[in-house]
Amino acid sequence: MGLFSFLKKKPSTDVPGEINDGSRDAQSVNAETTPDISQDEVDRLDAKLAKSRKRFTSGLLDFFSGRKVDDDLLDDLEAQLVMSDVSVKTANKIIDSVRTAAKNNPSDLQAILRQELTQLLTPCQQPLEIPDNETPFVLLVVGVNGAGKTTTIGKIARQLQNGGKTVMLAAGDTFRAAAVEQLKTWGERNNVPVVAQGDGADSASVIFDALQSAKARGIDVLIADTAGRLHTQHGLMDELGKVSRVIKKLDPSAPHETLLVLDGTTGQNALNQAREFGNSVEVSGLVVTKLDGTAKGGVLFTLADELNLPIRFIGVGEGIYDLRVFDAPDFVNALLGNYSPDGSITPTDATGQL
Ligand SMILES: Nc1nc2c(ncn2[C@@H]2O[C@H](COP(=O)(O)OP(=O)(O)OP(=O)(O)O)[C@@H](O)[C@H]2O)c(=O)[nH]1
Ligand SMILES: [Mg+2]
Repeated sequence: MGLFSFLKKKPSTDVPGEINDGSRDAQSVNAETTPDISQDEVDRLDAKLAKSRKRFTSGLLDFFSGRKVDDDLLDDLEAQLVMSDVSVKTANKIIDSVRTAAKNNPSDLQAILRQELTQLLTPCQQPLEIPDNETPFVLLVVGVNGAGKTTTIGKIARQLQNGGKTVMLAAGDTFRAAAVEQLKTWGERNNVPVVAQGDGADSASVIFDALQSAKARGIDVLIADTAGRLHTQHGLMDELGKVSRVIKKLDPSAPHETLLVLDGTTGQNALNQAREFGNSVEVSGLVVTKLDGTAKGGVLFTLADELNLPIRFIGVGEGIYDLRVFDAPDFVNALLGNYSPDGSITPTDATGQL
């Protein structure tokens, strides 16, 4: 079979327990079909976060241009953070630590703010690690409707393949037929098998089947999609508990990661969603999506401050490479632009504008 023959494969129709993977061995495609992210793409983080940076820096320029650090200035700075969608409580905390640090170094507010913001995010910088001895590693992806779950699954699959892992997807969103098709499309894009069942199938049973199949085939990582749901939909929230219980019959340590996907454009609402999902499932990591389309990047500081959960990835676009492993200094630098001791701010990329 030719190298790119999987591109020609038509999605097959749903049959119970179907595996949609062409006849290629998933292990063998990794290096051939999944080029690494180029440096150019990585650098684009700055451009991707341009809206949030604009919101952050347009107001901050004034603060860094030689104004005396006093209560007035710190009040203004706090208001600026809140406008960037940092919660009042978190903004307060940031300002308190900036005030303390500024006592020792009143002239370099820019460096202090950069340091305090980074410090707040650093505990959340805990990349997803997939141990070699825990296969299949089961990653359950949950969140409200439209948060970006399925898209994030497609992007993670690509990153894992780039890291040499074999991947299988489980179409656990059995709510809509279109959801299964969407996941299959991502499966084809990555040339990874997708386990699905017919319309109206039981989500837990699809994921159970998929885990059985992943075990049989020696797959490294099984990523399970689920239907979007609100905490008020008790039946659907209970279904997530059932998924966990059922797959534990095959592997008591599964799911190894429950990733909650949050839409970054929803601002403070993301915090509420995280709390509500946390009441029903054991969320072990967060993905914050759509940070490219929003000026609300400040929400990450609130999530970090309030939730004490790892932020595994951030989504910065709809493309397959538009997912970054969360890195606190990179994020702060993308928001604040390059440091310059004279108080001016320059974007860290060639294309972003202040
Ligand atoms: N700009 C941007 N769009 C994104 C990002 N992530 C996802 N999207 C878009 O958001 C929309 C919803 O994404 P899905 O992946 O279908 O969301 P979902 O959570 O699976 O939705 P349901 O299955 O309906 O619950 C799609 O149009 C995606 O292309 C991102 O990081 N940036
Ligand atoms: Mg989906």
